[in-house]
Amino acid sequence: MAEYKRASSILSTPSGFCPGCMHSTAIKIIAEAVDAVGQSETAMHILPVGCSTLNLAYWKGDMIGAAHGRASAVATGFKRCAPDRLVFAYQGDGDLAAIGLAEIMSAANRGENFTVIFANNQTYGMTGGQMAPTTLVGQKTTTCREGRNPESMGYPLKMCELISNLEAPYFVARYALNTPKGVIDARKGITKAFKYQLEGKGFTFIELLTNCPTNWKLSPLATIDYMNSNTIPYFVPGVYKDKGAQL
Ligand SMILES: Cc1ncc(C[n+]2csc(CCOP(=O)(O)OP(=O)(O)O)c2C)c(N)n1
Ligand code: SF4
Ligand SMILES: [Mg+2]
Repeated sequence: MAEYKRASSILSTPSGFCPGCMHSTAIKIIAEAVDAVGQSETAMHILPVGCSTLNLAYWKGDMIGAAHGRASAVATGFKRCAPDRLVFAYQGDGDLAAIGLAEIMSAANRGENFTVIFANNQTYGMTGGQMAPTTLVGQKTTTCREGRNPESMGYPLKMCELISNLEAPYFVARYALNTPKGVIDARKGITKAFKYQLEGKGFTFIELLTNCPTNWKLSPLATIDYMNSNTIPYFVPGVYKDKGAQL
């Protein structure tokens, strides 16, 4: 019989996430993937700015805090100095796809040998639910009260599609965390990305579709249905690039 154990990278301290927030699930499976590749003592976790940083309280291993949007630049510097360490950044959509868009595209285009895990909850969660580059058409936020209008606000950025079209990235995939299967697949995808990194294959990118019950103003259960009806049809889960599978 399988015995459930807390991943060794996570302390028993309570998280600061709102109830039902999928950042919590994401951090759990990242920690399990770190364990799966045997790097819990040595992994370097690059923290961005946003709610994803709340895992600061219960992540056991090494971390570096980056300025808003700069996690990929900090990861580049650290990984180049310590090429044997497993390095990953865990960034939200405001951090990665708005203020940090230049950094993520440049790091991906250079094929830097680290992993970026991207939590796409379609809003700026930490600062009160403003529109993010990934906010869906028609989705209401505090800065687009009538809903996102693409005529004046553009369309939601599809980061997996953009990054997988660059030459250098080695593995690019998107998973939705609103079902048990999605969570299991995401853990496998993160583990695969970490393995590729440890083999020196280059840039790996995992997008996780997550929620923000507080700013979406929905119960945690209602966010699951919302994601099925709205998020997943636009941000289609799947493996967008896997150079290892093409060999
Ligand atoms: C230079 C700078 N600009 C703005 C902020 C304010 N700020 C903090 S978190 C955040 C948005 C984070 O949104 P996202 O990356 O989507 O993370 P989430 O909270 O949704 O997980 C902003 C704009 C900041 N801390 N630093
Ligand atoms: S504000 Fe949103 S993203 Fe941040 S912890 Fe709460 S539910 Fe999660
Ligand atoms: Mg966000």
